[in-house]
Amino acid sequence: MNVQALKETAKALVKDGKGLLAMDESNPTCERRFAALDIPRTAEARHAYRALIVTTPTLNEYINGAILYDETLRQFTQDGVPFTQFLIEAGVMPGIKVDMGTTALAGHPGEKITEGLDGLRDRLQTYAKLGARFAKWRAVITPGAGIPSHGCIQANAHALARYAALCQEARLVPIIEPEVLMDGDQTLQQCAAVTEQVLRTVFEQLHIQRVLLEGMLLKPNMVLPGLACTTPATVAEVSEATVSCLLRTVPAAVPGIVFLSGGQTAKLASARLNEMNATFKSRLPWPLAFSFARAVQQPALEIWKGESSHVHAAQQALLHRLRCNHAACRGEYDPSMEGLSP
Ligand code: 5MM
Repeated sequence: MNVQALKETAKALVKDGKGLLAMDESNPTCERRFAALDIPRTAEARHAYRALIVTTPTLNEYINGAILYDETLRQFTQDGVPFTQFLIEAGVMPGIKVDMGTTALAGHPGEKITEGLDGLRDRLQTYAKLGARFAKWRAVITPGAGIPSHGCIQANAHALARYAALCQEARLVPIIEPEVLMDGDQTLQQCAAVTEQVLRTVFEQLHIQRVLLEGMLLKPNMVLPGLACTTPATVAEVSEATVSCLLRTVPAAVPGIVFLSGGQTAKLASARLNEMNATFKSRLPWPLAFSFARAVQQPALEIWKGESSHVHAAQQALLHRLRCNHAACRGEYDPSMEGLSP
């Protein structure tokens, strides 16, 4: 493990109030998003869409890194430049999703475990040679009646810690993503309790597996009521609940926290991130930034719809969301910015 290099990379990923762009959808997830918009579910369409994102000018004004998927990490622009090289030259660090997705956790009905530890040491070496500087692994925690169970939380936290230790051995900064899903009817308070329990367990396992906290980033969910909850929460309540939960559980040594969006609308994700920074930034030990996928990409995808003549407009929509979220990292987002949207 090169401690200094890991620390520097982790810090560089959250420097200057910028975030990360998650564009690491696996093929099935990408195809689901395409199908919803009648975009052909083909390898060509996936490549065209990822090329659109990677070649968007001035990405580096808003993000420090982009998380790619195995297929994407190996692809080239229309001019024959590897996506990784294109991003690096544009000032954006390439990263790679290394988990192999989720499967049912045996003996735990309704719960999932993330797979991908087998052979990970070798895959990480390959990804590092291909230009990746950091990695990401997502664990999924489902709130519901009688769940999440202790067994599910422990198993997922253990896998996250094993993954993180392997990443650091390979000089890749691990992004640790324990996602408490928004689906369900849980209240804000119930989501807070589950998220707190999950994060406590994750950091306990990271300690046991000797993961260098200064050489990692956390990618958590915001604390939110479930989509089917009938008691809504204000932006201020979400902000307060999320920050309280993180302050109780995340050591100050962690260089940064980059939220997932989890199915929130693009505007709400920006508003909630902004509120946290506007209200609490001066009292927090870590920067709060973003690593959104849907909340950044969805408006652009809806404009592109697979049409090459829409590429420029889609890139402008992508930049608009990144600009809003970059402002939210500084507590300077204002809903009036949305009026400037293409
Ligand atoms: C939770 O998903 C991650 C963040 O995306 P959102 O901001 O849309 O919630 C995302 O990086 C996710 O891990 C990737 O899209 C890969 O997902 P799949 O399901 O394809 O493994």
